[in-house]
Amino acid sequence: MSNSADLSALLDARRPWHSLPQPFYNDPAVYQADLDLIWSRGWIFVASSAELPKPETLLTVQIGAASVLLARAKDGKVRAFHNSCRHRGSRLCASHKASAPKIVCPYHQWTYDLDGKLLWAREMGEDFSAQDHGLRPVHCCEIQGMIYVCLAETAADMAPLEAQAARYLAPHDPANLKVAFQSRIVEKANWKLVLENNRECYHCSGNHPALCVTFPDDPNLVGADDSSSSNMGLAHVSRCEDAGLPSKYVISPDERWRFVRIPFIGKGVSYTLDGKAASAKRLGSVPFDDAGSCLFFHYPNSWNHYLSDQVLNFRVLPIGPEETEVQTTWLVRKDAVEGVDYDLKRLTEVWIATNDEDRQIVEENQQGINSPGYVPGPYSQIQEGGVNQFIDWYCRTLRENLPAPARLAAE
Ligand code: 3BY
Ligand code: FES
Ligand code: FE
Repeated sequence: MSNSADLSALLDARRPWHSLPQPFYNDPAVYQADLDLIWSRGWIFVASSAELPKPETLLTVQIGAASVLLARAKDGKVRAFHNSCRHRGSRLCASHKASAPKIVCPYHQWTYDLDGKLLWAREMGEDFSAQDHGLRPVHCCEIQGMIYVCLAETAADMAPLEAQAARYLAPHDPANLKVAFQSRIVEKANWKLVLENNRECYHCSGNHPALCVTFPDDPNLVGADDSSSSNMGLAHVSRCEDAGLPSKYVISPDERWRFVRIPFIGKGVSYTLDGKAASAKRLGSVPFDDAGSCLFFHYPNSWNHYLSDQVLNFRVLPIGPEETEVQTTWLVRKDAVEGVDYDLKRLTEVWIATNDEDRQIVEENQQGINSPGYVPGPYSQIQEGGVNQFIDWYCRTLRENLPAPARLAAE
């Protein structure tokens, strides 16, 4: 694989409803194409708003080669910039998180305001224009407690997502959440294997004993279809909608994101080993404890669970062709007190175990795919519609973003 014509041929070689040919999972050139055509073009979920609760908080995130600096300024707005000084390019902030009223470059101390303006640069001469050397902005938006950035010159319109997020997520009152815990793990697998694994529950009964206490592994609920083939799903949706809680399956026309609210098993209300709530403070205007989980995915890098007592934001970032970071953020109501309203171990134990089980699964998946014995295998039409939907989205997006000549050659 050396150029986009090869990539186009590789896309052609993909069999429908089958896992991808091996190079998609381990070839450095395909990985680079993923970074250039997927990760540098679309909106990427980078942080929960509650990670930057106060003005003068900075956060950095690495998306491929791009280091991005997020800053919440005094006006309350979060902005994103390339984390590269306009003098000689030094990285401005090396730490994951910082608190500072200004951005001071560690090299020669050029100093920027949190809105990106260059405030001070020593001895640059009369002709120097500070105005022309502000930080380079990166598209950034904050939607219902989630911060997204887009590295492309022109970013896709987020208004449709904003409108639906306001319906499905606002009842959980994301502005009044706090981070209870955050975990970051590295999985030795291609990022697509992490996403594929998330998009099915075919593996759940065999691998997730703790999750399966309350999470239903019914493919009609968690698969690609609109969950209306499940009576349990239909009943849950209409009960929630009757109570004023938007819950019906909705997917964007480009299939980049979707929302659906699904029930837990039996009397379960949360991800706990006894099925009971993990936090005593019910979120926002959620009408009852057993509201289930509103599942929200946003490709290429996030899936989320909105419950009556907590919110889980998952962020996936590629590190290398066979290495991916998965960050999980557990959020509870701002006024919930640890040790009183929630116990941290109880709140986090199910998904800490589940994440580790998923890590093992996808690492084994990667190892098996790396073998010369690997050939793409069939997805289950019953269980793996979600995987197929993700892979369809991926192939379609990659092809759409291929440089024009290669696209022509493929037509
Ligand atoms: O976290 C999720 O959304 C998915 C749904 C199916 C498997 N996994 C638990
Ligand atoms: Fe930042 Fe010189 S590189 S001040
Ligand atoms: Fe899993």
